[in-house]
Amino acid sequence: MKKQLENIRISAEHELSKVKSQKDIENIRIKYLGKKGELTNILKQMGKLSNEERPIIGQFANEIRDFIAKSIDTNIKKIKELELDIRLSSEKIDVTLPSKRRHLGHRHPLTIVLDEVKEIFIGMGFNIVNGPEVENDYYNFEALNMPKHHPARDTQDTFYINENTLLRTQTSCVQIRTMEKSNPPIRIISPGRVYRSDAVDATHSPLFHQIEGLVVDKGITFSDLKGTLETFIQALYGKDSVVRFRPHHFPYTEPSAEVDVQCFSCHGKGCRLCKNEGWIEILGCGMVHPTVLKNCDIDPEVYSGFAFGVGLERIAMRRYNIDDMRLFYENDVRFLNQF
Ligand code: 2NL
Repeated sequence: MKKQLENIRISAEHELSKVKSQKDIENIRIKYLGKKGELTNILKQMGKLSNEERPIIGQFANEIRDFIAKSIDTNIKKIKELELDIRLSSEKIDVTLPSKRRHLGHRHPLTIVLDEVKEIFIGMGFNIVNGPEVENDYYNFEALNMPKHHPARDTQDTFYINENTLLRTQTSCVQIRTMEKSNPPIRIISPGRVYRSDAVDATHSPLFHQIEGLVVDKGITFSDLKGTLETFIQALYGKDSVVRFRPHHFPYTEPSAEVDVQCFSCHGKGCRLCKNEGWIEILGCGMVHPTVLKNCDIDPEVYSGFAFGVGLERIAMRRYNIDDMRLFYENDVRFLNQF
């Protein structure tokens, strides 16, 4: 029996030397020390021993049991450390690794230019006003000194929803509504979508964006208009931009002008960009027609004002050297990524 116990110790020790996990150790514990384990089996046979042998073998069996239990304990500790080492090295985080690049979205080129234009006018004390895109005949035409059958209506092919309702062809409607509601001084710009029934090509779209401006106060003159627009154009295109005012006609302003900026590419000599003109048209403007002021209950004998309208696509095309307006609406990321 002593020999049997000695063999148990040797084989337990041998098996423990090969364990790889806590599970292996647990199996060994059950095999040797468990209720149906090998050591227990032997102890159960103690009854068969003589009175002299029993205490000796009993003590020896206890020693073997303690020995195996102790070996198990130390092996568990070792295995736990080993398993922790393996886990730590496999879960290691290298905090010096560069992080993954996140692809942030960004502003549309039209938004970039619009934000810039707004910033320039906010800097000159203008407020930004928005209004409805679905308008009626009065705010889009009548109030702006374009009565029914006025020839100017034909030049702007309008989308009608019914006889009296239409998609606004310019954002002047917002300014009419502002003049109706508030008293001078008024200093506003109204950016937004406008609609004209045009066929799509490189320079036309049935939906485009306009920014209109309006200033009404006592003593506003054409030189205020010139100073404001020169400041705007130089802020947008650079301090040394050369600006020229050319007489024009609009039904809602008198006198009226178109504003050109000297071609940045050829400095007035004439090139492909300016179609040999030397100048590039930027906007239309003028002194608000007295009839328009009267329509909004503002006395033209007391107040005067100037107004202007700029196409957002046009100035964005100039700014980024884009030759086809359709690029703005197609949302091709290869185009948009460049801004
Ligand atoms: C253009 C440029 C322009 C205005 C818009 C305006 C607005 C009011 C009164 C008077 Cl409420 N004028 N806006 C003035 C001049 C030019 O737009 O090329 N339009 C066809």
